Amino acid sequence: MKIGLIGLPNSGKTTIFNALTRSKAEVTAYANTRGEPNLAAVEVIDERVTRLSELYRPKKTTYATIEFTDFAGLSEGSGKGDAFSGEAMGLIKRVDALALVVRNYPDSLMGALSPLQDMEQLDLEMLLSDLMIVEKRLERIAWFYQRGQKTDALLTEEKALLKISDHLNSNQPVRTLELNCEEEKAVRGFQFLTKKPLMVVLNSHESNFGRNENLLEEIEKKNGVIEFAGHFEMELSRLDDETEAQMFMEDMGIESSARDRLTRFAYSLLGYISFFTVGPDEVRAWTIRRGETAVEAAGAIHSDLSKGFIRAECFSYNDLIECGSEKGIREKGRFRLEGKNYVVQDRDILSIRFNL
Ligand SMILES: Nc1nc2c(ncn2[C@@H]2O[C@H](COP(=O)(O)OP(=O)(O)OP(=O)(O)O)[C@@H](O)[C@H]2O)c(=O)[nH]1
Ligand SMILES: [Mg+2]
Repeated sequence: MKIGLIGLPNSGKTTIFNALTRSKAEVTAYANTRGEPNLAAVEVIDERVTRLSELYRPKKTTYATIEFTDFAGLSEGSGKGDAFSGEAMGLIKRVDALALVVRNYPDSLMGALSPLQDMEQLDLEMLLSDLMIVEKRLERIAWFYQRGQKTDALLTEEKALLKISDHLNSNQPVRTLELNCEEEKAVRGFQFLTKKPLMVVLNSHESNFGRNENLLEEIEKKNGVIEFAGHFEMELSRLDDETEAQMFMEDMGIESSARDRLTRFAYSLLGYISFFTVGPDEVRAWTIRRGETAVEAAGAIHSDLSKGFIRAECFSYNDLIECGSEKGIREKGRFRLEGKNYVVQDRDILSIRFNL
């Protein structure tokens, strides 16, 4: 899973990136709008994988990973939808979800705090950026029409784009617009920013962390939100002494690490679930969307497995823990053979039978 951190200058993106990834990217008091984005992948420490690994003792244990990108190239935006232009844009398009960092501490450069306005501003920039893409394409389609190239494909695309344009113009993100299958296909290539799932990270000062209920409620009306004490949590992530870190966290009223909180939040926001593969070579966690089928899960492992899919051998993690072994699972009749269209459940353990 790839998550991109975006936000106004000096909102604490790099600070939070460091807290999440234990990186040591430079945190600057000035607005750094030009540098290269910071990139880091972290493992999703999942106790179920740890448990499976103890049971199977494989040569290799692979946790799911989340890749974080901290975008530096974002200019403040001039209200013309140009904040997301240029190089950063190409990268932003490749992430699965956006984490919008909103400053909730006073800053000498950016001044007093105005989290709601900041969020609105960023939302607007993203809407405008998408709107520009739509308008450019509509102009292009009109140009094709003038040359007599009025194909069915273009007509469908135009219809979809006009819907999107209306939606954006009424201040709504593309992610809340329902398009039919055909329309969806016609505009898939555009990768609209406001189509990406978005979570807000309220980056609070340590002195008021945990006391922003009203603000969080306000933000929640539009977007899912999670609160961090960015600076504090960056320092926490750097402590080697676990008990000390735990103590500081309790003092602050933080239940689990920034990474754990964000990971859980991202999985639920994106509707992601995990399934596992097990064996003497490798125990591994895989991430798919809730509702995906056995053949789609097979494809997440390797495209050959989906092409040659025959059946999925399947049992659930909970049953394995309960029965103690695969033998126990068979004896209790909990072992299943599932077909292509079986909807994979969170915690399923799969083995794909295939034939090419
Ligand atoms: N008090 C407080 N200060 C913070 C917090 N997070 C960041 N800062 C300060 O805000 C300034 C900017 O932090 P960065 O993490 O570099 O912010 P950024 O969003 O990456 O900034 P640009 O990349 O320049 O847009 C630094 O001086 C940080 O020390 C926080 O949670 N609390
Ligand atoms: Mg930065």
